[in-house]
Amino acid sequence: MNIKIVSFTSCALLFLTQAAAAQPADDGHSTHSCLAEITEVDSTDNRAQVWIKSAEFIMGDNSAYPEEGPAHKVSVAGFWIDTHEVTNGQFARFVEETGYVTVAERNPDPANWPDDAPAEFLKPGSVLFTPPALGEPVINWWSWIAGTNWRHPDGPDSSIALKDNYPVIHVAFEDAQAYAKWAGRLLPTEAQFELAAHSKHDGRFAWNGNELASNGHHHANTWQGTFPAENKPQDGHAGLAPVGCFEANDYGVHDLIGNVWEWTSNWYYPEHNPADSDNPTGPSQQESYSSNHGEAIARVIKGGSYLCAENFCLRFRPAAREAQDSGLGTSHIGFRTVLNKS
Ligand SMILES: [Ca+2]
Ligand SMILES: [Ca+2]
Repeated sequence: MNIKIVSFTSCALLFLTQAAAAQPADDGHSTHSCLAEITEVDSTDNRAQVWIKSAEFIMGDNSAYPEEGPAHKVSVAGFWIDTHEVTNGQFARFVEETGYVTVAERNPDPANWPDDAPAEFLKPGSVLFTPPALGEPVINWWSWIAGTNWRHPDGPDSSIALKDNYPVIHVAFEDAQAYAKWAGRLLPTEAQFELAAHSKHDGRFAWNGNELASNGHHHANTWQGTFPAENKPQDGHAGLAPVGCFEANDYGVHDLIGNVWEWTSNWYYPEHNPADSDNPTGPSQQESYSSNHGEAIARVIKGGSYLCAENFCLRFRPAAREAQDSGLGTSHIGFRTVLNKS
């Protein structure tokens, strides 16, 4: 059984309907590694990272979603950033060494749920993308499925066998933070992510031009077709892709745009504070707010995912941002790390 989610309100997921378990999309690349080699993380050096030199840039975008404004100049000190999203293989090594148990693998606290919450919500689990079939009414496309976690990314009967080089998913903010600490690193601030994602372009997109895929060339794993029911994998991947399948940007970094959304260290507020311009870190926990999540719960995620479609969500841009319940990983959120020393 799975349960359609209406809202990701922390600790009080609202539910709408029960539906048959959906099948995960098959991208046809389950055994393919798009980066020839994944360098193991070592906390004593910055292997598999590239240096982003200190810069001033215009953070935000006044021409898109209101939460991206106001556009304002910021300065960011140089930093190292992972060249790819953290993979299942890397996360497995972290878990093996530390015995870490992710949020999705822990028993939920009944006190955090309404009395009439379905029993499924009191079992460990996570949220899966479950698209409606063509012709079915489009109400929602997220389902809570017990037994779903990073080891079972497409539901309890799935596994990460042959998926070492896929981005780890179903990781909550604290899971990502724990990994980063183990690796001797940090999660990027929103400004660091946005600077790296802009690459050496200052336009709306992370590449030349003002289109998602000029001349049919896809720079990132996004969604083609009418979301959420029509999935035309013109970019070669109907679902998640292994890391590094799409060309690196000018800094040598893959998939900052697309594939999985990525956690940042910023608390969310639905606009920028232009005064927060010198190595900005965003609002405090007390200052943060999201209309969908309330206060002191949501963090900023960046970059968009394989579910971002032109007809629905133009968030495959460096300035795009969304609020995400910090306690909830999903099947389209992962992360990468940074190192703040030269
Ligand atoms: Ca795709
Ligand atoms: Ca990404």
